Amino acid sequence: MAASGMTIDQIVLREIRLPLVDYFETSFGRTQDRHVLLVEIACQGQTGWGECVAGEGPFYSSETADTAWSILTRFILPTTVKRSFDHPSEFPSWFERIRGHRMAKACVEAALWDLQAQRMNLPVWRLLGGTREKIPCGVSIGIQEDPQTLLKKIKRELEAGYRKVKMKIKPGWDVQIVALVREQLPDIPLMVDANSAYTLEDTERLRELDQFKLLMIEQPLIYDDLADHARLQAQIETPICLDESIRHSRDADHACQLSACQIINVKMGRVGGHTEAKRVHDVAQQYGVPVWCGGMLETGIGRAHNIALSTLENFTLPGDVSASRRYYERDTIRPEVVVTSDGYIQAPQSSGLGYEADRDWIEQLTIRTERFQ
Ligand code: OSB
Ligand code: MG
Repeated sequence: MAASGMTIDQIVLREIRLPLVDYFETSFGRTQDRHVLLVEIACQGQTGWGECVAGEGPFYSSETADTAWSILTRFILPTTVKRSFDHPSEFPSWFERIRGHRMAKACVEAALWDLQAQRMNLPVWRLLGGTREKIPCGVSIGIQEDPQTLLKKIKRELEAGYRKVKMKIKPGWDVQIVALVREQLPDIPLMVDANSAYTLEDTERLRELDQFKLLMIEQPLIYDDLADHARLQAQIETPICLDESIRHSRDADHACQLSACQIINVKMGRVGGHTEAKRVHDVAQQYGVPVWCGGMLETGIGRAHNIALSTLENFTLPGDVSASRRYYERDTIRPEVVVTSDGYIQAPQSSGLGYEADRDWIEQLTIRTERFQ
């Protein structure tokens, strides 16, 4: 039953800071201390939560935690509070005239999905239309100090049950390192993520990766490109998966149309919310292109939303959504996210996100707060 006319009573935006268990390094840089925005929306006695996935610096995307704070506090939250809605999918139309800032928007929409799910006494994943009771999990492993450390980490994750290993690459940490991993682990489900570290001039080098039978190469070329990826895909066997280049479902349509990729990494924050993420999923499905759910080093709130999204039918490949303990000593939710010994996360059965925000911990981590009512 559609719950009707929910009115937003209060919104609390917080910035929390917390360290990762291990630094995470990609071709665009290293992260150790996270700056995370959490949005809490109160609506007729219930509370919904969302997490903004913008990074500390403008390197993965042009958004940062600070730009999101600015856009949210100046342009989004003051006119979100006191609004009424029948369904969270109405949210994108409220702020259509704000260009970009998709990560800022996404966290607010996420909180509305949490609220609506509680309202309807459903898990968020059911409300989204998910069908999977459990989701297959992989891990994303950053660039390491040396190859031995990487091998040790890969082996540890495989022993924990993970069903896919993604390793970050960049010029100077690519063919040689992948060869070493393949030598020792010839049959594991392995993929690489370049985070835009290459150009078409590197085609020969990227073609050398074909011999390793990788599941895919993620975002080899520049972040805003589709056409060059199509050129590259025509010259390499390894399937290309796009991450940064897919900003919305129209990009997904164009990418599939151009054969710029064979797989899509869906991140709810990158595309501006659950509604648009569902559209990307649907477009890809129409083209027979499988998708998987990426990660942005989320704390529990964002992780719980990723789990919900991952239950949609076309999320057929293991994603980057993994256990809380890989990232944070103490997560922002309870219970923490755990992965079974055969590499799955069980979709929660309780209503809403299925995990409780750990308010005491969040309070301790908070460095700034703004309220809207
Ligand atoms: O490119 O997928 C990426 C983390 C931050 C920014 C971009 C990316 C990533 C990851 C880590 O690969 C995924 C995760 O473990 O959350
Ligand atoms: Mg990526």
